[in-house]
Amino acid sequence: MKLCRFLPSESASSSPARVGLLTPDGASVLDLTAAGWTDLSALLDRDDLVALLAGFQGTASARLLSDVRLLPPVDRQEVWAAGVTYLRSKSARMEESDFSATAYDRVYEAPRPEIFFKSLAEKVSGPGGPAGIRADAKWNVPEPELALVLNSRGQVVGYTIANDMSSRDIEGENLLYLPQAKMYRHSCALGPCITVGVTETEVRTWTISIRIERQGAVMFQGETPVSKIKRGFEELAGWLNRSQEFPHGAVLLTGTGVVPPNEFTLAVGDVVRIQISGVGELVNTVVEV
Ligand code: DO4
Ligand code: MG
Repeated sequence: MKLCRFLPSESASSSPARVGLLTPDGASVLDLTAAGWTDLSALLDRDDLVALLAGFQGTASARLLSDVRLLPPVDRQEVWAAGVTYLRSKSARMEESDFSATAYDRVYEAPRPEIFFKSLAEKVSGPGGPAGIRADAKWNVPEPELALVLNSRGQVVGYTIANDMSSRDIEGENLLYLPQAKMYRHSCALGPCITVGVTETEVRTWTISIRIERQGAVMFQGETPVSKIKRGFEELAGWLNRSQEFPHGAVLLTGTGVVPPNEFTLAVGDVVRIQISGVGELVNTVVEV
């Protein structure tokens, strides 16, 4: 089952977002806000979420997907990110780094994972939205990632697609610049929906793939099975929740396992397509910020 946030196409952008449930054929959205659900966090907190959502099929009012604009699938959740959870991410980062290479090696092996703050919900870019590259960076890449959706009790209740946009030259120059390499305008995209009611075992059979297009030509494509991730989802969520609280829930990006070759950098106008089987496709266009 797939939850989303949306606006009817005819609504002004300033209109309040609506919570939706995709129909099983993916062609329509059931309007859960018309049925009284105004935010995602209250829904995600329900122990009977799957049964509750099943009850809307055939009863809630529906709109064709082509008649709505999908919004980022977060309303008040903080967005955090784990890193160096795939061997590919560790080796790429050790190559880009001048003097902090061993930090990546050590965190890959350590019990405590790397976790950093990524975005406030209101700053997240949604389906079809912009993916930012910094004007003061020279080496920019998307990071296609599976994102865990946590409820206010820290339980993993859903999954979405993330693009953890990153400036490799800034991160590589000095690890203390990581927040600048990772957190800037339009550096986080999520969407198009949140898949709920699936187990970690099932999600580990999924594949994450990315295609970067420039004026219609494919500049890079790659993929990784989710199963190549080094850590468990509960393990990552457990570390995020330590000495923390998320009254509205949280989203946790789980790290990238696909890194373009070192000579590749994004350009303005590039189209980044990230697909995760079981969720869908997140498409964003690169802008300079
Ligand atoms: O250590 C820097 C960030 C790692 C990251 O974002 C990733 O592995 O996906
Ligand atoms: Mg990342």
